[in-house]
Amino acid sequence: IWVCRLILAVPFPEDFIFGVSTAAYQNEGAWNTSGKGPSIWDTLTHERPELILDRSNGDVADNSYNKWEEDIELLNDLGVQFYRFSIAWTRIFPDGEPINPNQEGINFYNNFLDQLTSNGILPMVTIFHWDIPESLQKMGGFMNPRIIDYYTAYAKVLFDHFGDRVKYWITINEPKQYCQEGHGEASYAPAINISGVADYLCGHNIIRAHAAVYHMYDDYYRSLYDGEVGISLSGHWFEAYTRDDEDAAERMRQFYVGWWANPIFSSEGDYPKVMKEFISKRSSQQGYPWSRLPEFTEDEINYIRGTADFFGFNHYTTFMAQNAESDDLTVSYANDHQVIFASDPTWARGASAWLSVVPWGFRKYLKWIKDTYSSPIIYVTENGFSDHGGLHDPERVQYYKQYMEALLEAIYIDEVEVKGYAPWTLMDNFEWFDGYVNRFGLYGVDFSDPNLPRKPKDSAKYYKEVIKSRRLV
Ligand code: PNW
Repeated sequence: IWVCRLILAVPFPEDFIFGVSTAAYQNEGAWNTSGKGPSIWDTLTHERPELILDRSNGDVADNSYNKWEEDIELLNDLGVQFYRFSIAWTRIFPDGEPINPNQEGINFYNNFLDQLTSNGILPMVTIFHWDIPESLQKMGGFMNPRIIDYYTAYAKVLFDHFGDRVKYWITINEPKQYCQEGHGEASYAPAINISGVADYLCGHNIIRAHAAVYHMYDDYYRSLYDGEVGISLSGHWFEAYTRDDEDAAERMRQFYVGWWANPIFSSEGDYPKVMKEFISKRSSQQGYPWSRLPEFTEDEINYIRGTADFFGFNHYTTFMAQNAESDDLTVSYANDHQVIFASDPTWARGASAWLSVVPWGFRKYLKWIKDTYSSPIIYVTENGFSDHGGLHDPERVQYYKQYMEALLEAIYIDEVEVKGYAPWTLMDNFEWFDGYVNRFGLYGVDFSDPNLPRKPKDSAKYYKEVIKSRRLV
């Protein structure tokens, strides 16, 4: 109790920065104007609307492509020091082919960055937030190793045109969701649904693509612009259900975050040992002549290790994890990790099926990252709570208050190097398969009004006070 009291009175460290997050497909709209080509999200929402809870799409979304000046006003109103947003690949290379970048797309982001920086807001740019050009997907997308060249060519255009103003780059948002849930399962585009195979192929190339872009920045752009390059990894905290489940909970953390973090942030590099062991054992029992988890060469391990200036961490929730080792030989990611997990029924819940409110899991996760990866610099690049909308959102205020309290404990008591915090998300937007049903915004958007007016929720007012006083109010 004393510790809590003290934490509430302590200000955030002086060099700590507050921001807020969004992503292109979820906010921009203008899906087929100004030279933009279709991405896999345009295709999926148009061809398979039944997959989206309200059969909606991001054709218009928040229309941020046209209302961007108003959005910057919201950022000014909040008082954030940085803004995390993503660039739509298909505005730069409409069909993915790395020739003749689309000048209108470049102009759009140039104007946006000028206005942002002239308002004193630091841009944190996500290069890839899931919206790969449709035509690259037709050639296998991230399952085709040639994607590394396509992705690098795209990133080069961003560095060339925007590098002078962008201090923070995020190569990829949440490869776990994109590769495992979008390739292993069908929970996100491109909805490949080949678990235990397609997810690992996608993951292998995504990690190599990340490393290639990091090295390109390091070799050619760092000396010019002195920016930082990281990656945003999502992670639930997995808490052991009983004492006997400690190994299972740790194995699940490795299969969820370690998959990406071990190759990049650990001192030895490569996939986590437990992943390699479990997947290769299971593959051979199933009769595969190889492990379904691809192997990095020694050179690749060294090339990938250390390719991040910061650890972008997206965190929302916690699950209780239980060992589920069995002899079932079905090929799947779940059958590879052999852990089952569930929320504790006593926890408060958000509107998203997977979201419960467990602030202590956030603190434990931050400490785990510090201990497992030798104390990297961490920016929390997402954290948030979903409901069904409305400007009075006491549950979201409570969520932010409790999670930021856990964050302060991680910083001051556990001495974790967290340097910034960006809630998900600025305003209600297209929440992937949940359409516009589940809302994460600090600002509410009235989607029934064609002008899409934005209004501050109570949580926006709360966050604004926190930023202003640099204390939990
Ligand atoms: C993130 N989960 O995705 C994404 O980066 C955002 O684009 C998205 O809108 C936001 O979180 C809210 O969903 C996640 O199942 C999706 O735990 C699902 C999970 C976590 C993050």
